[in-house]
Amino acid sequence: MADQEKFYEALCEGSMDKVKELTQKALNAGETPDKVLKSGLIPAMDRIGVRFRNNEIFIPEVLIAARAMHAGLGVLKPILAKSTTSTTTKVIIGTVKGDLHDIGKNLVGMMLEGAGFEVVDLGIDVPPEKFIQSAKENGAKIIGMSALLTTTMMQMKTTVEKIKAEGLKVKTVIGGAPVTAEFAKQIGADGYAPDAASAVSTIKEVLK
Ligand code: B12
Repeated sequence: MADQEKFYEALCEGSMDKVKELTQKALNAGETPDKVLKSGLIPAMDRIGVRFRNNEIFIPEVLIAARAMHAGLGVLKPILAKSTTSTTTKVIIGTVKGDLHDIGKNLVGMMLEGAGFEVVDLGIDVPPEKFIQSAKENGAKIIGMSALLTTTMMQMKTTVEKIKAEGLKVKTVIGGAPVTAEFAKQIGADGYAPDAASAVSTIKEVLK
């Protein structure tokens, strides 16, 4: 079991070195990258989220925790990417316009790479036109959008509408804390997944 308490302490301190060290130690002890994520890094970050929600900590603390989490993800990424059978299916991912949250989106990207997809990550604050342009340029069959704010969720709707208006043959899958399967249906997206692991199976399903 990855030591969630130690991950939590290291995230609270914002210590990139400690998070990297803990991640490497868990891997050396034989944990799978998936297990390190699910029983270490993600629940630890969730606890940071709860404290932020309760006004016990503020944005700077969350930011340094997020930066430390990224350092841990950096250790896992090459291993996740290696443990794959290769396919050439390209997936465009990005956080929608107006939204700067990228931890969840990055996790989804890593899991997809781990599953053998080629990921084109457009980053944060991505307008609909950029998703569309990138899908065309890359001949991608699928676009994954992330939103963490109730105010930016509607950008997903705008993007889906613009894709349809262009007649572009690309599927859309959405996710992020405020997003639901119901919402995905409402806006005409092709799929929804509540977490990074199910994002992979949902995308495979949608591509069938
Ligand atoms: C970290 C964080 C920040 C960091 C972001 C750093 C970064 N690099 O991402 C900073 C400090 C910058 C930040 C800023 C803000 N934040 Co903030 N933030 C959070 C926090 C604490 C954690 C989010 C997170 O990373 N979770 C961990 C990841 C792993 O989970 P996840 O993102 O949900 O992703 C998983 C799934 O959703 C899914 N998924 C995600 N994307 C996708 C995409 C696809 C295609 C699929 C299939 C699946 C999928 O898989 C992921 C992995 O399992 C949340 C609280 C929370 N617990 O959610 C608030 C939260 C999202 N933030 C919030 C707010 C209000 C803000 C600010 C407006 C604050 C302010 N007043 O300035 C700004 C907005 C900035 C902007 N324009 O985007 C609110 C949103 C409220 C709402 N309902 O809209 C929250 C919920 C906190 C709260 N309760 O008030 N934030």
